[in-house]
Amino acid sequence: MDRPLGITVSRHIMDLQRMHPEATGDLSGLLSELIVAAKTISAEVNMAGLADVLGMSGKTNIQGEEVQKLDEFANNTIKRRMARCGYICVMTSEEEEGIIPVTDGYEGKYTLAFDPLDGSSNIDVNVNIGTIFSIHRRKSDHGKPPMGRRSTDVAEGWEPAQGKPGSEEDLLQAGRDQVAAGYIIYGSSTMLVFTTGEGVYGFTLDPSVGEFFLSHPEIKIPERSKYFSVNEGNYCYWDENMRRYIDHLKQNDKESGRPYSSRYIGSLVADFHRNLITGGIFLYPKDNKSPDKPTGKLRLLYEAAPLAFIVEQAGGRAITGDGREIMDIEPDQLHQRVPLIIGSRYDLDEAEAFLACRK
Ligand code: AHM
Ligand code: MG
Repeated sequence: MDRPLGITVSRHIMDLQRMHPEATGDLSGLLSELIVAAKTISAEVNMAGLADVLGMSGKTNIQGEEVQKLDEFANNTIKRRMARCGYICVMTSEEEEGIIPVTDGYEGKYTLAFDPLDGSSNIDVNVNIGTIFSIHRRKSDHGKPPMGRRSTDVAEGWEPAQGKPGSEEDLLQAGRDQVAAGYIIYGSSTMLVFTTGEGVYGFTLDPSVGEFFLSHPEIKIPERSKYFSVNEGNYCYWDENMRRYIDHLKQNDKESGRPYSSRYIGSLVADFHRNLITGGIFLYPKDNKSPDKPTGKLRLLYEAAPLAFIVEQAGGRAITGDGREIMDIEPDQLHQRVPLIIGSRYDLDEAEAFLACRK
């Protein structure tokens, strides 16, 4: 029987580009390169499930090469591919302390922040993990050349930034200024979900042809949910308001649909993805567990901000619980942590009211 003709992710990206006649194609090129990296990681993750050996680095594979840990493999795959793609000027990764420069001569106009393999505690136990990415235009991009100039000219008061190395400052930008963000979830199937600010689209990898096909067009998160996702083992470290909110969700009140069901995998991408599709609220609030993480566990640039962009595009919200929208936070450090409360709009509004309560 003939396969139904699906819309490939490349076709979708080309269609997006066509809607913007001023587009240069750089963002499309960048996304396409990232997708190749994602397919490479997906293949390796699937192998790990079968072989059950890849968690231990220091081993050698059948070719006598040293086997990398999966998170190290994912980091290197993205870093090496993107360093020579020609569309970005600098990167940051959860796996590396400092900025990651691109190869000399390949500097482009975007920046890339990524978590190569999120959900590290699940990597070795065959539970869903994912890659998260966030793309900004470089701050030092001085825009289009003035009339009559080509981008290679240097005019008075205007200098093309493309071709120059990017800096930490280029990466330290608010979520609100993202041009694209997304994640790849390595689950029962591999899915790519992303936004360029014009809705959220999901694609499922057909491994038999190695192509992502549109499976979830224009994703909208249900406005109200019946699921909450939080590590309740941290209950004793939360403040009073947070405890009251979770107690509230667990109370029996048929009219308002409580108690909510609890769903927590411990892999942000997987917990977020489920809530995006079914509706739900995910919380990793601030707690007093460890003095070095007073502001929660999750990272702003490559965990909270990209998922906030996606959830807002899908009709939901993302907040810190202390009066700030995740998208508005101006970062001052690459690996800055933030409290993250994200998901269905009604639930976010309710959580916000509980958490702001002063008594
Ligand atoms: P990681 O980046 O080291 O994988 O940590 C982030 C993960 C998230 O995927 C997940 O939401 C959270 O940490 C789980 O933390 P906990 O085990 O404290 O519940
Ligand atoms: Mg992570």
